[in-house]
Amino acid sequence: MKLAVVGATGLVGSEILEVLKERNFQYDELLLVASARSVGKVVEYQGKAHTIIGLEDAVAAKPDVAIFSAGGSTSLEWAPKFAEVGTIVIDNSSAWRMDPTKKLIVPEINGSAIMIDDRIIANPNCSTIQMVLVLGPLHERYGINRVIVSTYQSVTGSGKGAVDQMMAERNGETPDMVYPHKIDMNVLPHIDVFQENGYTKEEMKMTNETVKILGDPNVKVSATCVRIPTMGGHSEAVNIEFDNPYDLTEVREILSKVPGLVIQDDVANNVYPMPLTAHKKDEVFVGRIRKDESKENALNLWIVADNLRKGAATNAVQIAQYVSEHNLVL
Ligand code: 11C
Repeated sequence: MKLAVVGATGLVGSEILEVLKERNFQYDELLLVASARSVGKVVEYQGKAHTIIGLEDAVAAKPDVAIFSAGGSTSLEWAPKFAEVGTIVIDNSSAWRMDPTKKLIVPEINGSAIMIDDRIIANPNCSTIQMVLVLGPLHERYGINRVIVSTYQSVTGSGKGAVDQMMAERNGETPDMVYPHKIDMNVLPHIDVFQENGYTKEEMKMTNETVKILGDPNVKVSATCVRIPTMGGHSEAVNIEFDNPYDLTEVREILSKVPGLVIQDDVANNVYPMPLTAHKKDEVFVGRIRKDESKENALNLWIVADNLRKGAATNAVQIAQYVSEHNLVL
């Protein structure tokens, strides 16, 4: 297996390298690929010196799998070039997610949708991934008709510049502004760009990607996405309306069997998911599981995950593992 990591020097790229190492991902050759600014730099990884190469050289090397985290426009231009030489591209950007010819994959939920001829596979948005891991098995059992979600999202979701802005503000320095407002000691109901319908792009990603992954247009999602000055991960307050009555004990049982999902729900001892405890973990954490007493067949819960892990790097590496283990690499 010849593996390429495209965007290897970014926040998500570095996390991908970390996850590959932790999971002891087996490859024969690793290509670290980045923009012209980084080409030629030498990076020490797993006891070996790797020289960063550019995209053209990477395509010429015909990797079997390329995990992309280099932004939408790089992906739109370069993913097809890799696909043409037979590479399976696993793309972290939003460029291909809603393309009906491309699969949008969370392996635990719809990994089996990947076929031998899929060459560009999309990794969903971080806030979508952690939510569908919970919704998927509940939808299968009770049928979901509506989800109302409010998010509390880490600054790491906006990249290194945003972390720098927050830390500069915290340290009393003059920040380079990534957000339109101060982020430290603040809350911004604004993630990504506003759309004509008044929602942000992040909110519409949660709506549209969830439907695509669950494969059911009857699931209606209404999202409000909010940036908060935290680092460890994204949190979500989720209200779910089912078609059918549910049993709370059975809900817990179903969720306890989902691989990669951990229930943290012991309010008597103040145990519930938090970004601080989810940070650097691959799992998605769910807690505050309780009946919505204002509506029949409705449930409330709270989901937290490290957006750079299961929300990005871990899910992408899991897709790479899936294609490798299922002999989908040509
Ligand atoms: C955020 N969810 O937290 C975004 C980051 O479509 O992959 C990831 C954007 C994406 O700002």
